[in-house]
Amino acid sequence: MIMDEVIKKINESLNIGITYHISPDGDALGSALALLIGLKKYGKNVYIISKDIVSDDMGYLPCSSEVNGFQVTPKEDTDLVIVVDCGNLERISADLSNYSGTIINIDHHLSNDEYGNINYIDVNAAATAEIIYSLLKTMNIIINKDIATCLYTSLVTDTGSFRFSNVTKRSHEIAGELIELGIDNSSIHSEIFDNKPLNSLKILGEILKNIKVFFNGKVSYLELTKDICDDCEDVSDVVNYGLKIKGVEVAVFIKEIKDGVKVSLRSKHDFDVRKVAEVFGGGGHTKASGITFRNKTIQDVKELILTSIENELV
Ligand SMILES: [Mn+2]
Repeated sequence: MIMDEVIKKINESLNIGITYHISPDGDALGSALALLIGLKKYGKNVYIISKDIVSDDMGYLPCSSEVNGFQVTPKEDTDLVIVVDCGNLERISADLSNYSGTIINIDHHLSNDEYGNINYIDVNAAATAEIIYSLLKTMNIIINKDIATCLYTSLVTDTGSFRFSNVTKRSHEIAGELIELGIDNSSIHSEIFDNKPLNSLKILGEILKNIKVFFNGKVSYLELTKDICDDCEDVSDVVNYGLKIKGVEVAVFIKEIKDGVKVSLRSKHDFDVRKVAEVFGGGGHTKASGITFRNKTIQDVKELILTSIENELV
């Protein structure tokens, strides 16, 4: 079994680096830090490799100070790099160009390139944290309150607070066990969701003011241009507002970035937004996907994406 291969490799390694996808979200950080704390307890020399720093709203995560953006390459003598929650080699928040050791890829994205020497991909896991939970359990590493806080954060963020269709009985069972360990689950929700800077709500207002719907109200469209906010980080979840409209099946959010645009797609019911994203070199999940376009304008990309969605709508 693939789990056994992962554990065997961890057992054989002493110095282990852990990393995740660029702009790490709650699942990437929660999974990585849970694994970090667990493997430390297990007696390994383990550290985080990250080009990113922790966003303010994730600062409560235990060991979050170890994500400082200084260690961007594997340290010398690293035996193993474990990448969590990242579907593609290009999206890893680490420079692995001079690293020739083993890579373990632990993920739950449908569009995973299997770039690791060992690939543990479980697309039925609502969050990568569900896989990390099983891994720690199988290794007999006791899940303490700190690990539980990390894992719970991953579950909450990747399931939209347990409301997305990826949620299973198992997601709730794991969450239940984590709560039993004494985590402050209500505070974790507040830390994640009730912690926005005033300005990000004002920007949200600006974006929502111009929301549009297309194709008989089945597709909602939101955009953020640089003149409204240059270098806004805290707005990616705005796309979810597009789904709140009655009758909307697909929500599109396009954000202007330095050298192009970033597209976020979300869907209700059966529409597969990953398919749309993959046409343009993006990826993700059936109901949540994303694409980055270099050297293209919002107008061009809007046209491309809406046409592509229109063709998939039945
Ligand atoms: Mn994830």
